[in-house]
Amino acid sequence: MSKIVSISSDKIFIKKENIIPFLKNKNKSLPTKYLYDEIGSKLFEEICATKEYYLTRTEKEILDKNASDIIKTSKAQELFELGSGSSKKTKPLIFEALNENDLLTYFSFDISTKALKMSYNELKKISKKLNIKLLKGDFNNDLNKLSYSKKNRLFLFLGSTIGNFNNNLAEKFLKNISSIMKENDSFLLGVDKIKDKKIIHSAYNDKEGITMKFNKNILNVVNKEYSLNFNEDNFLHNAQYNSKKSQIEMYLESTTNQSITLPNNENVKITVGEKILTEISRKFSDNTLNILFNKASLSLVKSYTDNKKYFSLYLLKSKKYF
Ligand code: SAH
Ligand code: AVI
Repeated sequence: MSKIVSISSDKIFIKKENIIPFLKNKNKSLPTKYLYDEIGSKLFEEICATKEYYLTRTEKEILDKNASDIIKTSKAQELFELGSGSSKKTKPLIFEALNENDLLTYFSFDISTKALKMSYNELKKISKKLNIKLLKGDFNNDLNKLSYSKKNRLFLFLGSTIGNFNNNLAEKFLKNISSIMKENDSFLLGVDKIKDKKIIHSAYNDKEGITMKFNKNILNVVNKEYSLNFNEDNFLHNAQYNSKKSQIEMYLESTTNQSITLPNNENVKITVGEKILTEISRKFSDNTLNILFNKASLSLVKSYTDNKKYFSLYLLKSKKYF
């Protein structure tokens, strides 16, 4: 097993008080990153395989078809994937980059140890020419700590994980990426597009109930991290598409009047029907993306999509070199 290097100086995980404002706020929420522990990362993989979750298979189809063009256009000598998960979909890019380079380093960067392990297991047998580096960190806090490389890096942010950021956070993230990119680096961004809301809704409400398990698991994670007393049986999975905001809002809805004890021993009441936001998943138009790219000084080199235009990949460069 390749060593996992933690680049995070993030003490957020152990500062028990940090959870308090999320649960004392009038609109309660939990930080989305807590969806991904050992169990959550596995459940996410299962979601990707459901027939309702079109995102993964559509993005895979685009990657399979265009990997060679992406690697040739970007002249990538090194791949750096943020929020890599299992890295399964990334394989065609790795194969193409191995064709173009004598040696290749692939960085898998994720907050979840389980995801990094899955990534390693997925890639370890590919080639002796492939050097796999596993980095544990938070892509919203730790990007400034990444090591410098002389090679042309292709940064990857796939799966529409950008959709899990509100507009301010998305802008900040893209600005960070743009600022760490060198002249010959590129950035490939995978984005879920606006489409029929029934299709979107069912992707987050699969019949087997895997997304429900994934959503509820966040309670076990925060219980462990912050010594809380959530009981998942007292909540329902609620994922609705907000057409005005073009986003899925994933909540845990309380089925009873209950009370949660915070780390400072204060009790917070949760009333029947009250909802705790666990994730937003934004769906984008080209217009919204163009505004974001401009604000972040990113310029579009090429975009790739599927026949139904459900999902798009954007190949970008940092504008500071133009
Ligand atoms: N890119 C993969 C996985 C997407 S799931 C795919 O397209 O299938 C989102 C991934 O981001 C998970 O592996 C999760 O562990 C990781 N993640 C979530 N929040 C993170 C954060 N704040 N910092 C780093 N990784 C994070
Ligand atoms: C990782 N992320 C882009 C997924 C999404 O679609 O927002 C996470 C997910 N949530 C529910 N199902 C999948």
